[in-house]
Amino acid sequence: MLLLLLIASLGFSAASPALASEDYPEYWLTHLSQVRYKFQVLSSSPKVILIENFLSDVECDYLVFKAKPNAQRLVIFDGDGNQVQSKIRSSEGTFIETNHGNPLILSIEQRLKDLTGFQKSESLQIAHYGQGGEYRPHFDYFDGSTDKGADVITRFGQRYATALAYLVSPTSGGNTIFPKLDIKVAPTKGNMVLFFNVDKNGNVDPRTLHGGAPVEEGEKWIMNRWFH
Ligand SMILES: O=C(O)CCC(=O)C(=O)O
Repeated sequence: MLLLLLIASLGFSAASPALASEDYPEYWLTHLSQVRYKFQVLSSSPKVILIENFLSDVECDYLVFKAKPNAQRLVIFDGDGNQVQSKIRSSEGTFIETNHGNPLILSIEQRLKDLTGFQKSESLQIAHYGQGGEYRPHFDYFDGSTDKGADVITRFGQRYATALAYLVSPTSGGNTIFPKLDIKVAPTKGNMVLFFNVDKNGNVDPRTLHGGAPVEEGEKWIMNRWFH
């Protein structure tokens, strides 16, 4: 029962706002300490958590194998909520459909749900950066205090939290950086970084500004999951 209430609070659908403010996002830490993953809290406010070996080598390799044939230049949301190509993001990738029945991917999706409590999300996005590829610092959330941001949230939904896992590590470069928190995460195959873009009161948190530093040598593949 308690678990159900906690899950509801994470999805901002709890009947009691008090529950949401008391438990969000502490649930992750409580839950993480009960599961088998080793984790490090890189920032406690906003929560930025590194989970070691969330994905096995086989899972990483399979996701890349599935995504590679369909990878295309990735787009970003512009200020009007349109998806456009931009020089701030030089990577290719694709989405992997939810519920396509592949047991390996279903297992990853189930673990993401179990870990975070979020039941609603976008399809998994797989992205590739070649040498020099980068994603300059940006926010994953939409700013509901502007008319355009509020419109995108109504049409598309808010990205409350992000999970970003590394599938192929570059030889050098390609850290995930959080400039306002002075955090650099090494893109180690199988590891995953989780962060909350929106605080417990529903306010977007600009300290979650983050990006992918340029790949200096080799290539980098990642998996993104945005929770709504
Ligand atoms: O590549 C990275 O390390 C960051 C990627 C990212 O921020 C994104 O895809 O939204």
